[in-house]
Amino acid sequence: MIWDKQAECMPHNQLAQVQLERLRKTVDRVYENVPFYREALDKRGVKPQHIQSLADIRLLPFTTKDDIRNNYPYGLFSSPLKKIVRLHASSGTTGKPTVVGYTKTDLDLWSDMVTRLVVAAGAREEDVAQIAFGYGLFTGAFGLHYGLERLGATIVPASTGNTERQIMLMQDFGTTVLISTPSYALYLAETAQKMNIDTRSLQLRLGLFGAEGCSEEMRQVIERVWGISATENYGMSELIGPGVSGECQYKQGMHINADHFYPEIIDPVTGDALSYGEVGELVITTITKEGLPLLRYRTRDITSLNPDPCQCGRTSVRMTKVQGRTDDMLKIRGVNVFPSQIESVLVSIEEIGPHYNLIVRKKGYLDELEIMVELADDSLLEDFRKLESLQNVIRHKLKVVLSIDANLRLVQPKTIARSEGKANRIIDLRNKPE
Ligand code: DLL
Repeated sequence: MIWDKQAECMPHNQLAQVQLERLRKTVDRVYENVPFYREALDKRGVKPQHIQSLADIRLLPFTTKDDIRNNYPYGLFSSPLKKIVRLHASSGTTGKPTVVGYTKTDLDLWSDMVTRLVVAAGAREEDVAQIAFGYGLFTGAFGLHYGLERLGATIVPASTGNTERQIMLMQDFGTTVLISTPSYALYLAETAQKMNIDTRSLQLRLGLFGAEGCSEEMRQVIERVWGISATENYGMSELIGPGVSGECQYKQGMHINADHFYPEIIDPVTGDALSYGEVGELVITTITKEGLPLLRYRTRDITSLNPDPCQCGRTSVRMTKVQGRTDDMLKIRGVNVFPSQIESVLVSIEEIGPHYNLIVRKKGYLDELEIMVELADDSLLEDFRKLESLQNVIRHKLKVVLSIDANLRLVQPKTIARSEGKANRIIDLRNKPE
């Protein structure tokens, strides 16, 4: 089933026309309404009428999260506050959050974008969908909520926390679709097992996971423990929330709603445009939003684009899994290390669990990476030899992928903190005094 066949299966040349028209309108709109953009365009000597083709997008300035923060809270809004009917915000690691405003039309668009993705993943009107994202300023819960409601699914707005109660709801309400972060899906499974509930005997059949990365190996673990199909979707609050892209049943990349979010991939250092297939930073221009339209927004997420037609019939360009962020890429002794690479190795080894932390310290002038990972069960704890040989296997596999040495620390099961929302696996202590 395809929610909006006309839009999702549009021939590329027709889509390009739609995009150009919408891009021009957006540039007009922000030039007119947002002093920040007017100044930025004037500074470059660019007027809205200079945008004659999609390639002209390169004339436009980038927008960064700092630009949104510097104009806190409403400075970049392109609609007067009385037209804004909802606010969301994303908490940054430091300082003030970034605030996002939605007009009625934006909310309508948002629901539609999410309905597209949940339908592509396989959700149907008959489903009972349990939303285990936090309802609040975070966009995850509300976004999925309105998208699933538009489809007509039965929504269980469980929100986050109270994990045992989540399991009870899943059992009693016959939940068929789970909406959460992938790490919370794992934690839920673990809790169910502790409650002596057979996770595979529940009615759950589909997972709509997002808000953080999930390696292919991690997906397989989730699919195995729950006996479900686990799909992934992507989005960010500044752009709208969830609903930027999502996987279809073939799980070969996330289809971007490119008739509303115009994607580019750039070299994060030089800002130069990269071609299809090349890995770089995802930059998105929102081409239909009213409340907070953004020109060439630097997502900091690292991915690549694939324009090939998909078996599902959608023509929309797909983005590959996010490999990391330009800001969480760890530079360890000069080598670029992405947490996702480490996750792929760890999760592929049966004897260890999918819970891990990456700790980076300074030893003298040198960076040191410690990988702390849980054993899958207690059985190895008594067997020193086996434990040692397991350590060697993991170390070797990591070395092949990372090309640097990491200290590996195997810890007892259930000792690494679990998360109800986005997992926080990286602990960078390099700027902290010892
Ligand atoms: O996480 C929006 C969302 C909610 C998407 C629920 C999907 C489902 P923010 O809190 O603003 O918004 O965080 C955005 O999360 O730039 C990525 O780094 C990361 N992220 C989101 N989805 C994925 C994903 C929501 N599928 C930031 N894979 C983004 C990897 C993801 N990272």
